[in-house]
Amino acid sequence: MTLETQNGQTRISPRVHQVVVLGAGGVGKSAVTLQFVSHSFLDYHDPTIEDSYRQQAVIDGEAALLDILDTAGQVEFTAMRDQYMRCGEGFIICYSVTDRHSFQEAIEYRKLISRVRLNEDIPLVLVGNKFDLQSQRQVTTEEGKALAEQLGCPFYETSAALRQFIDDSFYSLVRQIRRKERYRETARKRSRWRRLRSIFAFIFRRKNRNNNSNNNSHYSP
Ligand SMILES: Nc1nc2c(ncn2[C@@H]2O[C@H](COP(=O)(O)OP(=O)(O)OP(=O)(O)O)[C@@H](O)[C@H]2O)c(=O)[nH]1
Ligand SMILES: [Mg+2]
Repeated sequence: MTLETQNGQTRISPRVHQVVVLGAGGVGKSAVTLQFVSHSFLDYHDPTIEDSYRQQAVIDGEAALLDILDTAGQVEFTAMRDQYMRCGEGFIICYSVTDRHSFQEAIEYRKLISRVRLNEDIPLVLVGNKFDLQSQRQVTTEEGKALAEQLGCPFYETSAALRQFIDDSFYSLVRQIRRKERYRETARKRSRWRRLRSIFAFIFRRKNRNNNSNNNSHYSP
């Protein structure tokens, strides 16, 4: 959180989190995002080029502002891919439980992130959307769970149509981003403390050496 002053008034502005929604074409990235930001269901497929949304939320009692990038799944619109992979703080990788190919694509998206962000620990959530379409299911819940375990991230089966587990997916991502920040902050404090301690140790050693040499020098009148 940061303090902002506007017209002489001080207000607290929530921390902004850059969230990127990835996945193959037609899996429901836009529908999931729109349900999260506007509680409405998009019941037709209008291939996205790139859309962005801002949504405020109070997560675990702390305000957050999510800057969400809804990306293109269709290959012809993926020119900006590297750019947003570099800038995103956290990623939601979406597949559709009715589309096995999109499940395989999810693995490819994870690889792409790793390629761009190298060894960085990236907040990530795996989402299997369209679980309301049970009769068309091609990917089991167990397969989704196993993939999430392999990727080391939380997993949700969502339905944008029924607005189920939508908030949970975004909230879980923000929690991971916050955890990563806290970890970094602790590491920063620890290294600052270690530096300070070694400076003190150095001064102390020098002082001791000076005292010893003063004691050893004999006074001869
Ligand atoms: N039944 C059902 N349909 C869904 C769900 N989510 C999305 N859809 C439908 O699936 C189609 C594609 O959804 P979009 O949200 O446009 O998919 P997308 O991933 O954004 O697609 P691109 O922008 O082309 O990458 C639309 O017709 C949606 O209405 C869901 O949870 N359940
Ligand atoms: Mg879309």
